Amino acid sequence: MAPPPRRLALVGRLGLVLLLLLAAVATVVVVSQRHQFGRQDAGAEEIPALEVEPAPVQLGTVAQPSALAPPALAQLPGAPAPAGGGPRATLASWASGISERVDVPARALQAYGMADLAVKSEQPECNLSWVTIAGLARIESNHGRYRGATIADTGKVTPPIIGVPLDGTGGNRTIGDTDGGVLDGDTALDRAVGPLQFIPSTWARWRSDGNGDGVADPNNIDDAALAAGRYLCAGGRDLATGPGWRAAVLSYNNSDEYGRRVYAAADSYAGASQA
Ligand SMILES: [Ca+2]
Ligand SMILES: [Ca+2]
Repeated sequence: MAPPPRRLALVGRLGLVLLLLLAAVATVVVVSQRHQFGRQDAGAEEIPALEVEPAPVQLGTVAQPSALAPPALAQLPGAPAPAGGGPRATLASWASGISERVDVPARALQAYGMADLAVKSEQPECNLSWVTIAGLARIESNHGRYRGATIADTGKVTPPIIGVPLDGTGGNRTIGDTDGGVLDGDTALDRAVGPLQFIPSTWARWRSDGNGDGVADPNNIDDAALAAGRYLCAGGRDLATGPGWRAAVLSYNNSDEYGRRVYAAADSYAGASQA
């Protein structure tokens, strides 16, 4: 996608040069380093991320995809309840209406929509959109469908999606066990867990209960989507700006190519959902 001329004008030549320099440095220094999250099984040919072509953009020079909030939800008064009642029913209708167009399970879309509403209520200045969460989830687990996994009505993804041991191979960091195997089943090392592929130590900090059942479960897509939204918005980021969006996504996984894949996926959802 070519950056809109107006935005380039706004960024200015100096800012653009700086951003390009930062992008280049980031690419050279940290490309392929899995920073916060683990990689899926490198031997599997259905690794979702490999099916998404990186977007031909320099991250940071363009803002995030401008997706519409779910239309009916924009008219809801006040903040959404975290679970049950009207908002969830409205979200279900919205999700089923666009699920086929965007090729995302309706139940996953509900989770992203609920996280969108919750984080907008908590941190309106972050300008988080559901399409960014959807872009991450596409790359991390194909929306909880990795290797035949499915999402129950409760949001629980089964069988659990557990990444490879983070043992320093395959571009991953070495991360010793922090959870006693409770989340990842591995008492020697840590592994990324769930549809948004949280490593246990990151989950320990950002654990959330998106479906309001009293349990924060990284294998539950409602919980994981809300945690991901809050994580993206950390540090007062504004995801409506190019640099803010870039910083958020690269905090998830410090790889420029990863960022461009997420952008491509998010951009496709933004376009398809408005078609
Ligand atoms: Ca572990
Ligand atoms: Ca929960």
